[in-house]
This record gives sequence, structure tokens and C-alpha cells, in this order.
Amino acid sequence: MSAHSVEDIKRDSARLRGSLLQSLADPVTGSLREDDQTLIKYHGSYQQDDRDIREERRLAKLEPAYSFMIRTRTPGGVVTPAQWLKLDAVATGFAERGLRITTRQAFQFHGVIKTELKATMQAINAALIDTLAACGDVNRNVAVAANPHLSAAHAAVHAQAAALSEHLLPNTRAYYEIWLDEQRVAGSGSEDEPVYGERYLPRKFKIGFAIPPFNDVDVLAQDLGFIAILDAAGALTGYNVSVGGGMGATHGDPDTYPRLGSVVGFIAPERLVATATAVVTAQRDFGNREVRKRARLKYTIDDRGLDWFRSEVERRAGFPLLPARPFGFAHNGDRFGWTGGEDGRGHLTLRIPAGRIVDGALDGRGEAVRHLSGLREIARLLAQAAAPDDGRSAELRLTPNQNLVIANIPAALRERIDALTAEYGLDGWRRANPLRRNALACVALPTCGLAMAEAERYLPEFVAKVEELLARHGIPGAPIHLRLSGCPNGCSRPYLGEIALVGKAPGRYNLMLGADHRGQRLNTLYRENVDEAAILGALDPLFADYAREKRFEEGFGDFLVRRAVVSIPEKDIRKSIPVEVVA
Ligand code: SRM
Ligand code: SF4
Repeated sequence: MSAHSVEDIKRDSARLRGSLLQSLADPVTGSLREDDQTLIKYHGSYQQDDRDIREERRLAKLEPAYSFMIRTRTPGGVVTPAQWLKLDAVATGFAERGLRITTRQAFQFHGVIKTELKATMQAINAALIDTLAACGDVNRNVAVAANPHLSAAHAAVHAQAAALSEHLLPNTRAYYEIWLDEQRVAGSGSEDEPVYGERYLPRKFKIGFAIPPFNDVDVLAQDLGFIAILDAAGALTGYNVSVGGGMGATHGDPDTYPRLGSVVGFIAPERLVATATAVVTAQRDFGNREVRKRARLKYTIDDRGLDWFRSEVERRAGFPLLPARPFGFAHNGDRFGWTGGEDGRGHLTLRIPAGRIVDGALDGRGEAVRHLSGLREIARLLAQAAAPDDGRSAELRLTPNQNLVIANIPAALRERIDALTAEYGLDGWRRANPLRRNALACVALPTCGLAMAEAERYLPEFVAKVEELLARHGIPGAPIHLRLSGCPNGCSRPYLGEIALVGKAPGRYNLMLGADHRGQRLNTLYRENVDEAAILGALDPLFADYAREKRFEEGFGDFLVRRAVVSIPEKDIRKSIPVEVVA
């Protein structure tokens, strides 16, 4: 990191401009100036290098193989078929490794070289999708429950989430000047940042919306979570508000830890923006700007107290938070296959392993699948379909579990879509057991500069080994939630996995056990810094015991807690208020 602190870089950046234009124009290197590497994050991009060939390049006295990751801002992960086709063209024209669905319902493009960065940004914007504030110390992509089967309520929640995402965008025109050639005109429009101020937030900030009983967004892992409360007729009455969730930690540093959000009250839908603004500005003013590792909202709350924080939010918002309403979550995974909406439309959820949409990847049977081509064909079909009378056109929806929903499909198109998914190997969800369907892995190597171990690339091999073990104990269909992260930052939300591997070093992980499958209980460390053999060796007797002793429909995490194999501190559990639901 630069000697110049991140706080100074933000303040001195002329509203996120820095010297990005000069850095981009420099033909001598594939990298940006150091401060600009920080600033480009706010524009939705990270400078990276290919870590697989870092050493080889060093020995050859070459600079690292620099390239850029670009992340979209796609609130709730919704795109039209026409937008999908444009993003597909960006992936094939400018990036490596296809389209990547992230755990926050965004797309990532990896491997874009500096000289093509601007053209890539322009191509993404030509699809009417931007990348502004997808990274950096600002509000990130707003995550929203993906499954649209509750059409009316879901649409209402999604619309509010998208509006909130717009409200929390920085006002700077830097993005439009640098990437889209907008002319800078003195006095044209205000670049004041009433929400962010000149130094933006102390750290990244994340918002998610859940619609119980589904918790696919892991709403309690968000800095700010909104839990939709529906009435008996299924209409939206408001939201429970949760604050202070977060996953990131640093190995060996007890001052850092994953934390579940605390539910602090209920608000009516029309108070959403005021509440969110109050939470964000309280964090802006009280978050730790000295120590970045302690700068997330969860630490602000733990340092100053939840009651203090609630009062501060109420003071800023100008109204009290009402008592939280009853809610309960059934699970935090996706529901695969077709579901029917209230309006007669169908929604098909497909499994995309680790969110990576490419041609040539191997499926569970070792056969090459063509997911990129298949989804191109499906998007073409949907783009050509006649617009429906009710305006509910087909959409592609990214899920926070890195999967994809082909949504709002009229009955007449279902058969054709089924045929295409089968032809291109997109129907893997039909054959995959629940372990494979639900498994998540972060990107990790070779692009992530923070990875300590493999995750995405290791997932298929590791899942196969765990499947083998489960089969040996006669429970191949056990619905266990498995999550892999290449380091403790927790991008696959590993601390909410019933089984999780958190990278420590090449080939070595911390084995975490004991979360529920609802996103309401964190897991805990079971074995530290172990290799694959030790991990499988530790799981073997636990699976044997689980196969013998589990109660009807008891999850693996719940079983381990009941049998006291792991003990989870009360602070890492959030009970439903009161447990209401759920099937
Ligand atoms: Fe993340 C940093 C990838 C979701 C916690 N994350 C990174 C970086 C940018 C590495 C870096 O800083 O150099 C990774 C880029 C890898 C690459 O090559 O693409 C990266 N994070 C991802 C994605 C792509 C993982 C995925 O496999 O899908 C997800 C993109 C989400 C998006 O679309 O915006 C992603 N990251 C998350 C989540 C999950 C979530 O938000 O629901 C978390 C845990 C929740 C949280 O924030 O607490 C998460 N990422 C982090 C952290 C730890 C933050 C902390 O509080 O300590 C870092 C490191 C940092 O910020 O310093 C990080
Ligand atoms: Fe990289 Fe760590 Fe995030 Fe994985 S968890 S993508 S290794 S920062």
C-alpha cells in the first residue's frame, strides 16, 4: 500500500479523479500509479496480476502480468436478455475466463488489459449497466432476494432496493468523464457529497434485502439488512432493520471477527431511504478512520454499543424504530428448477458452479459443458420473444449464491428453454446432490491478490471428495451447505457455511463447522491450518455419527451443535423473532 493513506488519497482525489487519466495513458507499464490503484476501485475495477505466472515473470525480469477486474453495479442482479448479450460480448471480446457471477449479484470480468479498459467500460455502459461504486469505501451493489416467485412483494422490494442503490451513489462526475468522455464543465451540477463527504466512508458498506422465509442474501452478513415483512395477503408492510453484519477477519487477530447483524427495529416502507441514510452517515461520522481493519460498521457498533447506535440512527432519521416484527428463515440457499409465480410465469434457477460462466468447464461427470454459449442462446431466444402485454418481460437474475434464475418465462417457452439447458449442460442441478448445488467458493487464485489458498479452482475436486465420503456413509443426499474461501476475508460468506474451509496457506485451511443453513448462526473453528487429508479425516467420523444419529430433517450444523461437537457462543446466534415459519 502506498505511503499515502487511503484516507488522504480519497480526500486529495478531486472527487475520485486522482491522476487516473495520466495513469491510463502511460504506455510504459500495464499498471496504474499507486494512488490510482486505490481510486479505480470506486469506478468498479481492481488492478490485479496473474499470480500463476508471477514468479516466472519475476525471474524473467518482466513486470507482473497486470490486468484489471471489472465489477458491475447491478442491484438485485437483474438484467434483460438484451443486456446479457452485450455483457457476453464484453466477456468474449475483452476479458478472460468468461462471465463471473459474484456473491453480491454482480458480474465480474477478469483479465482486461489497461489499454482496453476504457473500451471495456464503454461496452458495459452501452448495455446501460455501470460499474460506479461497485468497489471502494462506499455503498456496494445492493443485494436482493433473488427468487421472484412472490411477484408483487418481490417487485416492490426490488424497486425500493434499486432506488436506494441510486440514492447512495456518489455524485462525482469523474466516472463519466474518465470512461465515457463527458466534458468537465465548471459549475455544471453539484459534486457535493451530502451522504459521503470528501473522504467517503471509512470502509466498504453493504446492504441486502431478504424476503423470509428465504435468506439467500444472508441478510445478517450485511452492514445494513432489510428483512421484508409481508402481511397475510403477501403485501409488503415494511422491514425489520438489521445492522452490523460482516464476515471479514484476519488470521490471528482477535480484534477482527465475523459478526451477525443485530435486528434493531421495524420501519414502514416509506422510511427506508431515511433509515439507510441515517445508518450510512452515522458510520461515516463514527467509523474508525485510523485502523482500516477495524473500520467496518460492525466494529463501530461493538465499540460504542448497540443502544447508542440505535439512538443515533433515530436521531438522524427523525423518527423512532418500531419494535421488530416476527420473522423466520428456512434456508439461505437457492431453490433449483422451475418455480411458478403468482402471475403464471415460470422461473428456472440454474446451478452455475462457483458462478463461473465459461465454455469448456467440466461438470460433475467430468464432461465439458458450454454454459456461456448456452446462456447466449437462451438470451437470444428471450430477446426475440414478443413483449408480454403486462410488461413483465423475461429477465436473467443473478443470485447471491452465484447462481442464475431465468425469470418471468411464459408457459409457451418453457419446453424450448429446457431443451437448451440440456443441450448445453446447464441442467447440472438436476443431477447434482444438495451438497454440490449449494456449495460456494470465492474467486481466490489466480487473480485475487489476497488469496492464501485455492477456492474456486479447488471446489470441484473437494466437493467430489466430500461426496464420496457422504456416499460411503449412506447419506449422499445430505443437504449440507459447504463454503470455501481462499483467505479469512470471507467473500463466499464462509462463516455461515455448515462446513467451511478458510484458506491459510497453499493447500491448507481452517476447517469451520456448525453454522445453520438459515444464515442465523455463525460456525466456529474446528481444526486449524489443516490439509485435505486432515480435513477429510476430521469429517469422516462426524458423517458416520450424523448418518446414524441425525433426527428427521436435521441439518449437519444443527446436529453438530446438538451433539456438542462444536459450541457456538450466544453472540454468534440470532434467533428468529419468534421462530414463526417455515417449510
Ligand atoms: Fe470480497 C476483497 C472478491 C464478496 C469480504 N473480494 C475482495 C477482492 C477485491 C480482493 C482484493 O481486495 O484485492 C476480491 C477480488 C477477487 C477477484 O479476483 O475477483 C474479492 N468479494 C469478491 C467476490 C467476487 C467473491 C465471489 O467469489 O463472488 C464477491 C464480489 C461481491 C460483489 O459483487 O460486490 C465478494 N467480499 C464479498 C463478501 C460477501 C458479501 O458481500 O455478501 C464479503 C464478506 C462480507 C463482508 O464484506 O463482510 C467480502 N472482500 C471481503 C473483504 C473483507 C472485508 C472486511 O471487512 O475485512 C475483502 C478485503 C478487504 O476489503 O480488505 C475483500
Ligand atoms: Fe480473495 Fe480472500 Fe475474497 Fe477469496 S475470500 S476472493 S481469497 S479476498
